[in-house]
Order: sequence, then C-alpha cells, then structure tokens
Amino acid sequence: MNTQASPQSTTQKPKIFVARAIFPEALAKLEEFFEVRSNQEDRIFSSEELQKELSGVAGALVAGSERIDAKALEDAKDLKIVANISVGYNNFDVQAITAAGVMATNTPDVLTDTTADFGFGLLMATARRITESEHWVRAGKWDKWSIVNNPLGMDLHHSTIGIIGMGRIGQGIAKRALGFGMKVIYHNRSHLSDADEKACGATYVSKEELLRTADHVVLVLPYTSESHHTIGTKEIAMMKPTATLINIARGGIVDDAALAQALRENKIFAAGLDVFEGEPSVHPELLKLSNVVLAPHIASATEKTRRAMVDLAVENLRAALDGKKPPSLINTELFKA
Ligand code: 8YV
Repeated sequence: MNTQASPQSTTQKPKIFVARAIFPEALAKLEEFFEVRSNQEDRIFSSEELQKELSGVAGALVAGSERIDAKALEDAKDLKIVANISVGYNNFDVQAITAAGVMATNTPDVLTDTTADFGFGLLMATARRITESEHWVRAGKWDKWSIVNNPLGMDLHHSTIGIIGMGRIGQGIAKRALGFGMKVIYHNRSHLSDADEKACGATYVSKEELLRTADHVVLVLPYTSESHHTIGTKEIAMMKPTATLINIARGGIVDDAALAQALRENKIFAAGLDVFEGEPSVHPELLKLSNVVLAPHIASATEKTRRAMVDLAVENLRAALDGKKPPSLINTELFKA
C-alpha cells in the first residue's frame, strides 16, 4: 500500500456540506474534490443545527427541507453557493442569499417529463378512483361483478383540463392531455408565446373561467406569498361538483382544511395531492376521506431523475467553487465572469 500522501491530500480541499442523503456515487465524486460533511443518515436539521453546519463551508447541497434565509446564513462567512436539489426554491429567501453574496441554484429541466408523467398519473388515479378501488378489493368488498355497484369514476378523454401554472411542467402535462383528446385551458402569470400555445393546444383563460369550466384542475405553479391558498373555499365553490383537483406544485397553494371539508361534503368529485401544507404532516381530515389520492411528494421520484437532479446540483456546486457560472444560477446578478 502506498502510504505517501498524494499531492491532492496535501492541498487543502474546500469544505462542503451535503444536507440530505444522496446517491453514494455522487458523494464519492464530491469527495474527490472537496472535504465533505454529509448527512447520509438523512435526518432533518433544526434551523440552529443548519446554521452551525453552514458555518465554515464553501458550498452546500440542500433540498426543499432546508430553509435558507438570513438566520441560516448568519455564520456562513465562507459560503459561496447553496445548491438546491429541487426545481422549486421556495425554501430559499433569494433576497437574503443574494445579500449575503451567495450563489443560489436549482435543478430545472431534468425533472420536467418525470414530474409531468406523475401529474398525469395522479390525475388518472384520482378521476378513475384507482387507489380507492384497490383498497376496496383488498378489503374484500369485491364480491360480485356489477354494472353500477362499484367505484364509478370520471372520464379524462375528451374532457377539459385546466392547468394553473404553465411553466415547463404545466406544458408537459398539456402535451400529455392532447394525447387523450382533452381540451386544454390554462391560467398563468403571463401568456405563453403563440408557438408554445400551439404546441400545447392550450388556450389562456382567467382563473375564474378555468375553475368554472375545467373538468380537471391541475396546479403546477410555484409557491410564493401571492400563490398562497390559490385554491380555498371560494375557488372550490366555483368548480364543478364533478371536477377533480390535482396539486403537484407545493403545499400551501391549496388550503388543505378547506379542501378536506369540500371533499367531505362532495363539493367536488375528488382530489389528488402530492404536496401538503406542513408536509410531511397531512391534514388529519384528508386522511379520513376516500375521495382523495395521497402521495408523499414523489412527482420527481424516479431513480433516473433523482440521480439527474443530484448530478445537476453537484455540477452547479463544482462550477461555482471553480469560479465558473453554475448552469442553473438563480441570482445571476452575482456572477461576475
Ligand atoms: C423535490 C420538487 O424532490 O423539484 C421540486 O421542486 O418538488 C421535488 O422534485 C423536492 O422538492 C425535494 O427537494
């Protein structure tokens, strides 16, 4: 065995912190270049612990579970980059991060199709009562074939899908809906270009028109203070009693208590939720209902895509610590070539 220190081990590697468990191969790659403090046991840090972990490191890989704000950055005097393993970055106070001179990055594009697939799958499971039917079979309730006495759902084909939030993932869902012969309407902060509208077969409508006319409402908008409770009692009251509501965006975009009450009173047909207010806690009333499909925030969770997200976050971190522009820099004003 060669006991001589390699040239690499004598030069000081920059210190980095990996806040969540990641794939061992990605960790090994990081260890080639950095002195890594990692959290392979995957526990969730308190804000005090996070603040401590960020002190003395040049870079950090984090996820939606880590809130990066002025408090978290208080002692992070050496920090140059905070790389989110997530496209959504509502866990970042971008203003505070930028004020601290720290680059912030996310993981767009690599998860678009995987997330759109899941959104469409959740819609199908919800409208056609697939998980409820499975529970029904497992509970031994399937004692005879019947025309009417089994879980009857709502059609997707040739119905109207209303997408709120028409970014990359929303457009991905629209394109899938076209294959089902669905009419696509959308609401967004801004109109798509004519070419993008055409590619999605989508028509821009007001939020109110969307809620009143869509058979299936799908939420794919980012969470901000403006999008908090985009869907509450008032909005649900505008929806058709036969409509479904799908949230793959963020907890807090839907008022979960109001939704639970509406589902209990059959104000709408059903809901499919991948994200929740205060997750991983789920509103206890939602857990009691059969007309809601619940998933643990897994829209981007395929092996290939989660690896691609981690790889992109690693690429962002390495670029920043190499003095290069990270491929998905959020606060671009910080990069001085
Ligand atoms: C992440 C997501 O898995 O990318 C996003 O915005 O919601 C998911 O893909 C999750 O946020 C973990 O950070």
